Amino acid sequence: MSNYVYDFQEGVKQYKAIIDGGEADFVPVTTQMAEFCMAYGGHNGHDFFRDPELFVRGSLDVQQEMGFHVPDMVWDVYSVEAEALGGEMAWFDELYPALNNTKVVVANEKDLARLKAPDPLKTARMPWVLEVLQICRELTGYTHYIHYCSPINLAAQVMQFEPLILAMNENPKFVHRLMNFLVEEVLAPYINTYFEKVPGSSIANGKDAVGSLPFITEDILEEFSLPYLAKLRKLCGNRPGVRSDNWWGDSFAKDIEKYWDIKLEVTPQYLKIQDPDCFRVGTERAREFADSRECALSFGVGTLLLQVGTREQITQRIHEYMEVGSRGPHGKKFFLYLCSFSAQTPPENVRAAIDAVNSFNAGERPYAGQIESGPDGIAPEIAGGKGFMGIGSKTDSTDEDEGPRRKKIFQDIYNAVMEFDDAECPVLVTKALEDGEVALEILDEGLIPPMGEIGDLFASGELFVPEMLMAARAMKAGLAVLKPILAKTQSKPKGTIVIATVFGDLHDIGKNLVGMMLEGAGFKVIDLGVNTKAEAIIETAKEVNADVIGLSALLTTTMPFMKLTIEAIAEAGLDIPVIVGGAPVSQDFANSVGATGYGDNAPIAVDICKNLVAKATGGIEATAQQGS
Ligand code: B1M
Repeated sequence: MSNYVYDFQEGVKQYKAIIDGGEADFVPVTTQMAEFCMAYGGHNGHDFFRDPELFVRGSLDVQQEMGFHVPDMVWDVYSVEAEALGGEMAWFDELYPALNNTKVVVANEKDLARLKAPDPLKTARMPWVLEVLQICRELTGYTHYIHYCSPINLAAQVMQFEPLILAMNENPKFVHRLMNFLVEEVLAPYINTYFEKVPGSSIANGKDAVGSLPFITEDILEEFSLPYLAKLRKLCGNRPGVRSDNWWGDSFAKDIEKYWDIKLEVTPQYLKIQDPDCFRVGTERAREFADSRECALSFGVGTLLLQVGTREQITQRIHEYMEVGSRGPHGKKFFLYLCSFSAQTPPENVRAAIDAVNSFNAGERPYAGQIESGPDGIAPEIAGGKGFMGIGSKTDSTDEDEGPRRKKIFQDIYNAVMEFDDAECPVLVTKALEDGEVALEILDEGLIPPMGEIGDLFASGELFVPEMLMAARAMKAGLAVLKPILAKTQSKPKGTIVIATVFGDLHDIGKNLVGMMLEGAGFKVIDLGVNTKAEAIIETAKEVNADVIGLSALLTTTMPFMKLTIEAIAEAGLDIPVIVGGAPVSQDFANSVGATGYGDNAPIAVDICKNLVAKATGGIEATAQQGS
């Protein structure tokens, strides 16, 4: 027993042994559970993420009671630096606070020139983070690493994701200037202050949600991510502990071994693969690779399974991952990661997870030899097999590619969108008009078909998010030429769709892609943005006489707001179909909350809207299903 208020000595010893290049006596488990601790301890988000003592003690109380091995301090890791640069925050009672990413901090050179380097000891909640880490050390003896928002993710926070990706293409020099500022003036001073203030500190862990495939391409990774992570490490005393370990997208890499080697350059201490990639790639493949590099390894169990899985499902997955992870000559260099325990995770699930870890460590092997959690095994969505970002789900698109029958000018417009040529596309549309083509036909024959094709290529994993954004930009440039004419000729859009990310949720990349695809299919889209209350949705839907309402959610904690919104829509007497989507959402969930339809990905969402509008106007029958 240690003299500290909280005793995590044994678990920390095992974890540190692995991080320092050695071997552990048992498999330690790490996690991310601040939100769960807050809810379980009966705290409120406004206090919990502002009062350092409450945050640390509130987290450690629960982690010790539940028997976790290593203290976990994960605050709203993506918002601290952006807030310190002037970003606006959204605060919630029961959720992590988050940056209100609809308020842009840097849109152009002028904004960049105005940015002030924050003072880590004074600005916004940077001092709060430093205090949290100091208190954690005092109470546990463990020097918890600092989390920082990785350079590319911080750029996405201050500019928004889509404008950042487009600027990388249009104005790369500006993006490089921004990235240099973020690394030199924000991240390095922040991390170095932590190294100065917290004794024994040597690790800074980057959080990089959008810094990996398929948010970015391998080219973007090479040009805009890796050099800045390397520069940051250099500015922080060349410490190998300045790393970034939560990349996704392993399953999308053209050459997965090359991708893993890059991950090991960025995080030399271990190779970490988390669900859904872990599931999609298969643990055994990762084990073989780690053996070939003689490196430490970590598998991350998906958050949805931990929240809604049964005790048996959770136990089985954890045992399978631990069995493969701890196998072979380097198996003692393995730790397990439990991706996230949300506020709504039932405490019995958290106990089931930690019991599973402990029973495995105690030698129990009820699932020995069963490797079902992988690409060749069972694949219900709860098991992690759901298409990541809707990629991997088939659409039932009825739009056949009519390429060979298309007039040359329409084919040229189609090609311009497919080649992401936003300069040529409006020129071709103008030419088509001058040649006497009808605006509506240019739209239907030239601009809409390629967006369907792009959506399908995205859904099959052949194109990544940046390519989809660039195609949408080319399509919009062409559409801008047609819009005044379509308005004059009173051409009606195919329907009006109101879309929004629900209350409490600040994720918008998927919702924006759905919006773009809907526009690309000829719908009028009213996008209410993120963190949207039911009242705003109802008011707008009435105002614009919406044909369909579309709700997106990325957090398991905000999915209940879909139900509340659907109920409020019904109570308001609106007879408007509601479709739902987002990574944790499923057809079963959609059915359970009374949604009319569920879109696994953007093209499927478009198909459902087409069917619903056609049904309402007496056309083909709506399926109210995912569409596959
Ligand atoms: Co967040 N995040 N995040 N995050 N983030 C998740 C969702 C998480 C699963 C990661 C993890 O821990 N494993 C986890 C949630 C855990 C849970 O649910 N309990 C999580 C967390 C915990 C958090 C924070 C709390 C982190 C923190 O502060 N400690 C915080 C929450 C903020 C808040 O919202 N209150 C946070 C913040 C962020 C960033 C800001 C850094 C960034 C969002 C940037 C942005 O959106 N502008 C981010 C990201 C990028 C992710 C991951 C990595 C990716 C989400 C995404 O954009 N996917 C995500 C991990 C994951 O999903 N595996 C994660 C890409 C997008 C194209 O896919 O949205 O699924 P998706 O959209 C698809 C389909 O689902 C479908 O079509 C799209 C295209 O095919 N679809 C629809 C989507 N909406 C639809 C609507 C439809 C129909 C189809 O009809 C209307």
